[in-house]
Amino acid sequence: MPQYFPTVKKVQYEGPESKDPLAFRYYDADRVVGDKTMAEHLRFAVAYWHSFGGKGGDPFGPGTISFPWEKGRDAKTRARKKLDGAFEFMEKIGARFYCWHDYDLVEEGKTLAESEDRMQDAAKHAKELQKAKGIDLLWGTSNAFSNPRFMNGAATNPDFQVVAHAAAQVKTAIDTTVALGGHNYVFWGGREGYMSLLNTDLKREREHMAMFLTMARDYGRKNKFKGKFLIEPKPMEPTKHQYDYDSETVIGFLREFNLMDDFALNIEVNHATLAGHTFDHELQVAANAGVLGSIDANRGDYQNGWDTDQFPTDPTELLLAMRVILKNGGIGAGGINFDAKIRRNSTDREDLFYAHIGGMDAFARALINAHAMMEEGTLEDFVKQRYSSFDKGNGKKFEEGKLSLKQLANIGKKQGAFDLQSGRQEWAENVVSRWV
Ligand code: XLS
Ligand code: NI
Ligand code: NI
Repeated sequence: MPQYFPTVKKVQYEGPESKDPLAFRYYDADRVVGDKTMAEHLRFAVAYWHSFGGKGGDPFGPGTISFPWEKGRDAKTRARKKLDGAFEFMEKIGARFYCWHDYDLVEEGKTLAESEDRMQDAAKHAKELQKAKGIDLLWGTSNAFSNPRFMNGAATNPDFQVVAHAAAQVKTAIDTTVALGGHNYVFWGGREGYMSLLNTDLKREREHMAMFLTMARDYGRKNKFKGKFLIEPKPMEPTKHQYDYDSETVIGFLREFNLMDDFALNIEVNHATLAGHTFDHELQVAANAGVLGSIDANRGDYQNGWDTDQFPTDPTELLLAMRVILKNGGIGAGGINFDAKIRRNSTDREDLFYAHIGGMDAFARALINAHAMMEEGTLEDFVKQRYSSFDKGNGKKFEEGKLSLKQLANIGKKQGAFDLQSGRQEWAENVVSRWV
């Protein structure tokens, strides 16, 4: 079999002192942190679309990156070669999971039947490669947003024909996910949203989305899909008003339409910041509701307002995120999917390795430090103490719902003057600084 990345050998852990750009300095798969190995904590996944499909095009010019498997003689051969390249990369980087959209795995055919046939063929090859290399499918999803037919949405399209077309696509994507033993199935509502209320029945569109997701859930459950369905919130881009704005919005939607048991959230760093939140906020909101499903790891650019999908490198952002994840007891059957792309001018074959090494090391370091920070427990103790007036006496009664507003008001009147309690934010930030 030809090598697609011949200049790179399997990336090894060499430790923090290493200056080798093709070695890990923090990610040491079998190192135990707390109760699990790094590989078990972090469950890194490679995003098929960016890593093996993203060619660096932008609104001002075409792609700058080409892939050797594009030269295959027909669509099925090209898809199989692309899989060979992808699995060579994943084995060399040491990622144990990957994620795809249907039309990253194969080129979309002229008809739904042709696309489905290609998917089945690619899945056969993917299954062999997964087994041979010990790599699992973290999640599959359907690209129901790129093709012009989805310009007004997929499940929320005002035209029923488009909704039915999307259903055929999603059904095949679920079938393929099941065939490959996928751990989760994702819905990112690419164009599920709207641009103007002047031409939109917002109420009906949301109801259609719920109906569609309910049907997908029922189909998956009938067809042996045991994993979670994940919704990936994003506030804007491509539509002005996305229905899955942020964690709170999606949780409200899942509760409204009775989908909390089968669905969880896939939280992306850059989507959190576009929504005006921090990444750790979005994670914590999902964790509180018991629906922290998985992560799309990247970072945005602080100087602009769109999804730049850069590889994650910010130590503070990741430390705070790992703190929430550890408090949650991990990410279960989810993982850390690098939904990130190398820059348009990163045109060497090695650049994809540098990018993943950087992201994996940044998460590994954040894991080590978040674990140590929580073992020390300074922040957790402070937070506990800050709320301790609710652990006893009337505070406790309040939490338990044993006080009326009248009783609470009487307590307020009787207690007289009291001291202010500092929130000590700067002190807390200094604690964090010790672990960055
Ligand atoms: C786009 C999304 C997308 C999803 C999968 O912003 O992040 O890549 O993760 O459809
Ligand atoms: Ni994403
Ligand atoms: Ni994104």
